Amino acid sequence: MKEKSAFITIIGRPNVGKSSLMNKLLGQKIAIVSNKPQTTRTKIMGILTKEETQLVFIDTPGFHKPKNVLDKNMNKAVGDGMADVDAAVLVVEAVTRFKTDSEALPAAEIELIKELKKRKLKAILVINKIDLLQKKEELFNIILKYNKEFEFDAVVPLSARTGDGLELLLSELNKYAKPSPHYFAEDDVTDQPEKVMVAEMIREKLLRTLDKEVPHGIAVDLERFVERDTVNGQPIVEVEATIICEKDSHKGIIIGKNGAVLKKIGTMARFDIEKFFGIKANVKLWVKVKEDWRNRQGLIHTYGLD
Ligand SMILES: Nc1nc2c(ncn2[C@@H]2O[C@H](COP(=O)(O)OP(=O)(O)OP(=O)(O)O)[C@@H](O)[C@H]2O)c(=O)[nH]1
Ligand SMILES: [Mg+2]
Repeated sequence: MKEKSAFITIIGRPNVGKSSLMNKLLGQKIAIVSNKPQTTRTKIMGILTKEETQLVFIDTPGFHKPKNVLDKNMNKAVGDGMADVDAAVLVVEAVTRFKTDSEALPAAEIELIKELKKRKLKAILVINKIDLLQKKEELFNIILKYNKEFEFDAVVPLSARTGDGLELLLSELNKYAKPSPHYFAEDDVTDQPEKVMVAEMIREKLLRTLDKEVPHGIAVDLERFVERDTVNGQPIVEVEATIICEKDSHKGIIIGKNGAVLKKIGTMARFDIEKFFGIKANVKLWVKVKEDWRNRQGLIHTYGLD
């Protein structure tokens, strides 16, 4: 069997559904997803091996205007994710409305298209969230708009939620696979260590539970992650993590009245962790304030975000 492979980066504005798309392509949840922008903070690799073809996806943080050092690192991760790949998938939303034909694309997308040109990268345009489109004709205008800016190899309208259009995207992506040995074992699905995935599962619950600026200023520092046998001989995974936030007032919100919010987050995270490892889990959470940590490179490094 002649092996083939391709590296494909997934880029786009925050919240357009890049991580949802990668998870759907893999058929497994690798990257966390939330309805808040800037959910993904680092590059995340997802590996799909089907017979002779291995597609290696790189999910990247949403490209946006930086407000702090962490944001700058996140944008840098997008650039890094575009290096040494065979092609890019630019994800945009079907719900983006253009009032006039001459209205420009969102600034972040213009920047990303510039980068594609500079790097002479081949790219597919994915128009995601078509399940939200009321009139399919609206797609036509969106396609025209993007085609004016870049010569995409293909344009694929799809829904990462329903999976509609996914097969078409896969057949387009397969065209990028060139004869080469596989870089990863057949059953590898990600480069993320289990420890990172557990910390991310906890952060996802925080993103989904909290509002406004609170979830954006959070990092999860996993302090203990061990598997042991209980007295009954049942395996259990012990997780202890500190939730880092930026202000005392945020700490109060995260803990909630009588600890109710923190408890809810712990329960939701435990459920995911148990599902992921297939054994019981114990989750203990603490909350600590580290003022302005998103501008402190040392702390950003400690939390694995550079
Ligand atoms: N209706 C609908 N919602 C979707 C679809 N794909 C993703 N979403 C939702 O869009 C939101 C953002 O999804 P993510 O996958 O986290 O988006 P992202 O582009 O990775 O976001 P960042 O990591 O912040 O850049 C979530 O609430 C998803 O459930 C889709 O096809 N249809
Ligand atoms: Mg994401």
